[in-house]
Amino acid sequence: MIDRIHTSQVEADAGSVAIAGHVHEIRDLGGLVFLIVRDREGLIQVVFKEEREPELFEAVQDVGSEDVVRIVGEPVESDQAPGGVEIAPTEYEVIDEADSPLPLEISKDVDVDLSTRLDNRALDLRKPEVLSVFTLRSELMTAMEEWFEAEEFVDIKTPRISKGGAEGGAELFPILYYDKDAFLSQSPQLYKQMLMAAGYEAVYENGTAFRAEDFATSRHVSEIAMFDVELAYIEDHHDVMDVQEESLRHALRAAAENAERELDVLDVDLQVPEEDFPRITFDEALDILETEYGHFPDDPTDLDTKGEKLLGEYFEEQGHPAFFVVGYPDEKFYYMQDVEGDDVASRKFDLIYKGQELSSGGQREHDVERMVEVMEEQGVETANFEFYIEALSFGTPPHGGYGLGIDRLVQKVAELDNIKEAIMFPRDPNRLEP
Ligand code: ATP
Ligand code: AMO
Repeated sequence: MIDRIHTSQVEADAGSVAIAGHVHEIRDLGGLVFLIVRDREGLIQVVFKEEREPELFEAVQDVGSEDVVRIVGEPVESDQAPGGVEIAPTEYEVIDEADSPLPLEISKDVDVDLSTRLDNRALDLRKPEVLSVFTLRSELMTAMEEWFEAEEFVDIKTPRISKGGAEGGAELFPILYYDKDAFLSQSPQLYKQMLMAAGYEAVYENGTAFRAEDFATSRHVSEIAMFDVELAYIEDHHDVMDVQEESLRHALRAAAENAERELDVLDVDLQVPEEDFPRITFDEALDILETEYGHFPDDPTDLDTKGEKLLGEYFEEQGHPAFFVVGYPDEKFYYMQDVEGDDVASRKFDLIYKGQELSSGGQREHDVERMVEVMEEQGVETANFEFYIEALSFGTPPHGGYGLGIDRLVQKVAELDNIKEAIMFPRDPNRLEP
């Protein structure tokens, strides 16, 4: 490895150090040149003085923005330098030169539209605030997985190539699989349930789902990072919500603790919801919308985007950024529905976080005959689900689970306007590269 330490490790008066990174900013003040060098951990100022180091001063005249450099020098205290320390160089080397002009400014805070940023994503990703999003994302996911590992959930991988969809036919991406028609997977739904039938008891998958949605929203993408969970021997859907709630709280807590610098760069004051998440029925949600806001969703069986946002405001005012809406009517066949004695139409819930749906889940119908009845009522072609129906028919414990949109989680935690900002190389109907 090339000998160097990170900029964040540089301390004043610690003797000679080596750092390496991109040239973030160049300020030329005649006999003085200030280089701000950027690495993954931050920025550091290097001061070249003509009088003090004439040869290095001469060499640095040719430096360009975003060149990759390595510098050896003495860190000294300076109240004018970012971070309070600057380096007086004794060695200076350009490892690789950057072409110029740059199609996108990295260091200057100029307003560039998202589309231009994504067209030049490889450069856009260099911005400290963009890097912070992905360091934060990494912290969130590490903590999330940590929670499931500690609770002894099994880490699974289900196929991304499938013969059909699980979530509805219109949103599938067709592919050619040798000489057969196939599709990219919409969700691990059928497979995680088959693993419950197989006795795996509790599983999670940090995976990818594909939805050919024709959207132009700030919360939909075509390739989704989805965190799927399934667990067996549950009493009802509340056990599933408990898992969703506790794991999310753990991930948010870890982000607040371990990504303090990133949250600071993003100017986010992350509140960890320590109190129980409210759990309201779908009918209660409609009531709040009607009485508090005079709002009626067009589709009376679902909450619309505006409804989720208004409910988000309603609960946020009471100190709850996250809450569950339980019992959506007319749900997909795999959710348990119309249970005698229930005060809700189904055991399906959505978790709304900061005014946006973050996850969907619920208790499943493990009685195969009952499920097939619902499929027939809904006009679902049971022939397409034979492998699944069969797998569940040889003894299946009561079970449930959920799918959480990781990109939406990062979007909301980092307070980003658009979900695409939470994805390194996002896919939407108009974007296949970079
Ligand atoms: P999912 O469909 O996977 O559950 P979602 O957030 O899209 O996630 P829905 O319950 O389907 O949740 O939709 C909630 C609301 O979001 C809809 O009523 C609609 O207002 C909006 N919406 C959903 N899908 C789209 C889309 N493809 N384009 C525009 N708006 C959409
Ligand atoms: P659902 O279809 O609601 O449920 O998806 C689960 C979660 O995935 C996220 N999501 C999306 N994020 C970005 N762009 C999209 N196009 C998109 N579509 C979905 C959302 C959503 O809440 N099998 C069930 C889950 C289950 O019951 O276990 C499912 O896929 O955050």
